[in-house]
Amino acid sequence: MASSSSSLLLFLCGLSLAAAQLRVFNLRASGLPSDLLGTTDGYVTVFCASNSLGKTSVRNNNANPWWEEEFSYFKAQEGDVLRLEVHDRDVLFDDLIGVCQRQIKVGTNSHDCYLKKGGTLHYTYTLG
Ligand SMILES: [Ca+2]
Repeated sequence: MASSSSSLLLFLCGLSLAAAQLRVFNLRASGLPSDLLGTTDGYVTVFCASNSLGKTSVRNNNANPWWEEEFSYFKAQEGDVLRLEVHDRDVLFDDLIGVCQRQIKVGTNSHDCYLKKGGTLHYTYTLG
C-alpha cells in the first residue's frame, strides 16, 4: 500500500512538471462591429496548442456581450499558444471578427485584445 501510493505520488509529480492546468474564463467583449443585418451575435471559440477547448454560447444582438463559460485544459505547458477567435453568428456564414493569440505564462493573467474588424475582447486565464 505504502509503495503503491509513493509511486503514484512520483507519477503525479512527473506529470505536474510536464503539464499544468489551464483555465480560461471571464470572457467579455465591447464595441463589436455590426454586420449588414445590424446585429452582432457574438461567440468565442477557444484553442490551446491547436487543441479545441470548446466554444461559448451565442449572445444575440449584443455589441458588448459577456460569457459565463469557463474552459479547462489539463495538458497545457508554459509557452503553449492560447488562441481565442471571436465570431459573429450569421444565417449563412459566420464572420470572424478577430483573433487573439498569445503564449501562456504561469499564474493568473488578464488581457485586452483588439479585434481586427473592431471591438475588444477581454479574457483571463490561469495556468498552474
Ligand atoms: Ca450576426
